[in-house]
Amino acid sequence: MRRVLMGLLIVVVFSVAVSYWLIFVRATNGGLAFDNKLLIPEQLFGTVVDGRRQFHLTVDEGSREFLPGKQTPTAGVNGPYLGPTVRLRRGEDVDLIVRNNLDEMTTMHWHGAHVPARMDGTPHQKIQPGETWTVSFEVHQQAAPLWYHPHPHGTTGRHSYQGIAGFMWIDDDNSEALDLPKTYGVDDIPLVIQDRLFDDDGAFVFAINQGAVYGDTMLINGTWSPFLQVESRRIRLRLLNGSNARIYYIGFDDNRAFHQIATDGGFLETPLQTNRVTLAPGERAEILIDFSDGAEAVLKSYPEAELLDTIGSFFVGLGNGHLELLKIVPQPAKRASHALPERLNTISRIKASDAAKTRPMVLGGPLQGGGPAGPGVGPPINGKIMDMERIDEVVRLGDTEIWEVSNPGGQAHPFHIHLVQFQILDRNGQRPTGAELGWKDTVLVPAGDTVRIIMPFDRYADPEVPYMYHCHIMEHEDAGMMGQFLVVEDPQKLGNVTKNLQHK
Ligand SMILES: [Cu+2]
Repeated sequence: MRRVLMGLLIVVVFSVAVSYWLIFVRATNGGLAFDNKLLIPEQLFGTVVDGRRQFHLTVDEGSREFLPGKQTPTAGVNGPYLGPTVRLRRGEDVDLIVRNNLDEMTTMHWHGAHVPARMDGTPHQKIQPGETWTVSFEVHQQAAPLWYHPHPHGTTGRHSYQGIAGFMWIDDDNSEALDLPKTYGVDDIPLVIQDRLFDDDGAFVFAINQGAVYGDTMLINGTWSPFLQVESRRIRLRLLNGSNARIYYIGFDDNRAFHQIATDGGFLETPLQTNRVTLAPGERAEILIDFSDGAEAVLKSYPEAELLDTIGSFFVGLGNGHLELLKIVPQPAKRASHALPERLNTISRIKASDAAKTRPMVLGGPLQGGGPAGPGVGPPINGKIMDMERIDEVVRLGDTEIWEVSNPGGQAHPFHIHLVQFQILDRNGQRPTGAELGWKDTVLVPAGDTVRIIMPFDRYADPEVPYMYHCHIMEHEDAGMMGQFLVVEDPQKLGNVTKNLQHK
């Protein structure tokens, strides 16, 4: 008996030690000097050719010194790491000309963009080494902080981890009329938040741990230990969680209040006062912070994660650390501060009764047919692992649908749908509040939660080329936590759609 108790004690002590390590060592980066000036990605406005705005994006390998004295092999877009902020305007016809200079196939997906399936950059729109892929579409969605990243099936995580990603911001009449900070890099700041693991030589370590890739070193716009000088007035930060798997719970070290003004798909109706923003991989948020008091503050990620289940997140180290991201250093202001707008946008709520259909989306859980999930086989969606040759869902063009996304498993999954921006109808039966009233393309679904989302499918039928829905933990997605849907004019008329899917 005593021996058993002793054994139990050892197990308990060991578990506590491991948890301590996960939480306080692995996921904490305190003591940064913040002596590197934050890099700001170039902006790309393109050139107008025959009435179309053309952008050239070249994906290539490179190298960059992140840590002092160490060169890290990387990949990026029009540069060694990350890519330019592509600036689009609603109403314009655009061409994005993507060249792949890697020595392997990749794709480029416009995350959050409302584009035809053939232009979406999914695993089906392969760009072979040395090839160029031209994407053409009309921008007709509202102002929003979108982004782009590779989406080749099985290697999305690795390509993104190397550094291939960038912002794609849309402006419209509303965003131009609003009295908001808009001077890029001065009071309107892009922030791509990523965790990375480095080896002793400075190379990125792409190691799957707890089913995904986590790092202990934070890079902001590809800058380690960064500082940013701003004027002592109201500043706008556009946040992107560009990490493969880590969820952040973002605030300031002095707990100051700020205002969230936008979510994934556009502006909220009114500024939302808060002191935390939860950002899962793929999610974006825009916030306004008032620095008129002249006090420095460190943007950080807190251990609390109110949406995460405590036990699950405890053991995978999600959001459990105190992660310092960026020190913001106010300087004397050269102009007056922007007032806080009273109103930002109008969001008409879509009614549940408008939906033609409710589709269940079960994240995780057992595989259909009882097959074992194993190494390289990610959590399934509706019991199925991604198959490039299989269409999982067919949506009728013009329909509004409810997707009921439930997570019976043990860990949080950020669920992303291509093509659409959706509204959250309810979470565990409760009406949304705060930032969950905004337009979203990615929603965090913690273990045990059921989130009902609603969206119109009002454009871009294609009977042959599917869109994707998937978990945005990139290693889950690469291991098959993804499905394919078609949007068609008449689901009854659909023939054998799985033929030739590979080459569309
Ligand atoms: Cu997942």
